[in-house]
Amino acid sequence: MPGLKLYSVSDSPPTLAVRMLLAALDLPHELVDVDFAAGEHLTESYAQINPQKEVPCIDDNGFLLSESVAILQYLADRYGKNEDLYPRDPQKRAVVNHRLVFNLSTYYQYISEYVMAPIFYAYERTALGLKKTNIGLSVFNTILERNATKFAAGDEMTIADLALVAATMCLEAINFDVSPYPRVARWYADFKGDFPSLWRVAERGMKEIRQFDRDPPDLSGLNHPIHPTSKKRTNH
Ligand SMILES: N[C@@H](CCC(=O)N[C@@H](CS)C(=O)NCC(=O)O)C(=O)O
Repeated sequence: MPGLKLYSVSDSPPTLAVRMLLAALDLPHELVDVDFAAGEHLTESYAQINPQKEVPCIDDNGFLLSESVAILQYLADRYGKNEDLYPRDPQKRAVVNHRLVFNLSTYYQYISEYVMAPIFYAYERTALGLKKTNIGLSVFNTILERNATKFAAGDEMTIADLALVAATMCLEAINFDVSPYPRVARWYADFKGDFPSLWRVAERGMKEIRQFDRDPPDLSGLNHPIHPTSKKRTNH
């Protein structure tokens, strides 16, 4: 079917960042649910779509693109009605890119390891993971404080906020207290208050993650190429 497709898992934070952008752009698209529990993303047929065997991935009339940052940048460039969400000015754009890469390499990376991996795979939440999560929060808090901006890359919301909100909602899902990071707490509350319809997209995923944290899915049948799945967690 022609048009824009998004290969998606409903509680995937990077996918939810893309879904918030699709909502912000009011862009018609088809959501293609990838059945993680059945290992659909690990199949050779899905690898034809995304060799990384991950979501999100888009198919824009035959143009395949994975990696949420690349997708956010592409969709904002291609379909943005103006440049607010992804400015064209080189320095403003560089700041947005910085926040996106900070999220990908550090902030969400740490949150993903600490919050998400132990829900779905046979990992424990460790003191080191907690330390790294706090370091990510502390750096983000400092960035917001030093620049004294309402949003992550300035006073306007950009695609960087979508990625960072999708990461932060994982912390909310496990009732992680972000109040020691007041700028982060305020930024997160501001996003929810200013963009309630976008927040609703992320909130559904947050609630699913919260439910899975209480009752983790059993993925032991997956035979995952990277992650251990054999041990069903009992400590949450
Ligand atoms: N760097 C990628 C990360 C995507 C990612 O981590 N996707 C997860 C779902 S949230 C996934 O597909 N994992 C595959 C797996 O666990 O087997 C991006 O930002 O798009």
